[in-house]
Amino acid sequence: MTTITLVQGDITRESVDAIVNAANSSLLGGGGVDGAVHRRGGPAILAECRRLRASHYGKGLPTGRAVATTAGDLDARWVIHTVGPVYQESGGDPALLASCYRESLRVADELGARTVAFPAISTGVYRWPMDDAARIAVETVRHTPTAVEEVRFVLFDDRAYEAFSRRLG
Ligand code: AR6
Repeated sequence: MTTITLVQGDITRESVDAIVNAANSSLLGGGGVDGAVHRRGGPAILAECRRLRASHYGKGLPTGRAVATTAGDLDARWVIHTVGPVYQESGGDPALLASCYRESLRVADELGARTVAFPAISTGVYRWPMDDAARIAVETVRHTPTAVEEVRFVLFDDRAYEAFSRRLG
């Protein structure tokens, strides 16, 4: 059984086996969670992202996929980078957003991660409506078979925290 927990705060302060990054397909960093992960995690993460690009993802990591790197200076063993869908481009189809959570858990299982922290993927720059994103996130985690023991949603502000709380019941 996977326990789902909620905390409000900065995901880069969490102590877990794996921190999920809301990346973009370039894997070269950006704002929001991505910016914070690279800032606090240090240059080792970007160096590994560059190597992954060169070896596997020359055209970018596709939306809905996930890939792991070192966590650098973060208090975690791995960062799992996933690329959320842009709301407008996806037409609100939940499939790719659900895929981010599923694929991240699959990568976590491959790594042997038992505790995984997720941000509210796609709800910032990519503008997915928070309530809908919370529904997709919670339902997908509940229905994905995994050896991960704790999925911790780390929500940045009150609005996100409340949306996920309502969904978790
Ligand atoms: N800890 C936890 N949550 C955070 C943090 C943090 N440190 N910072 C922001 N959030 P976003 P996206 C929340 O924009 O929508 C980047 O430029 C934020 O309030 O980080 O998937 C990438 O490079 C929001 O609720 O990710 C991509 O280009 C949620 O995390 C693009 O943004 C996600 O916001 C990805 O956009």
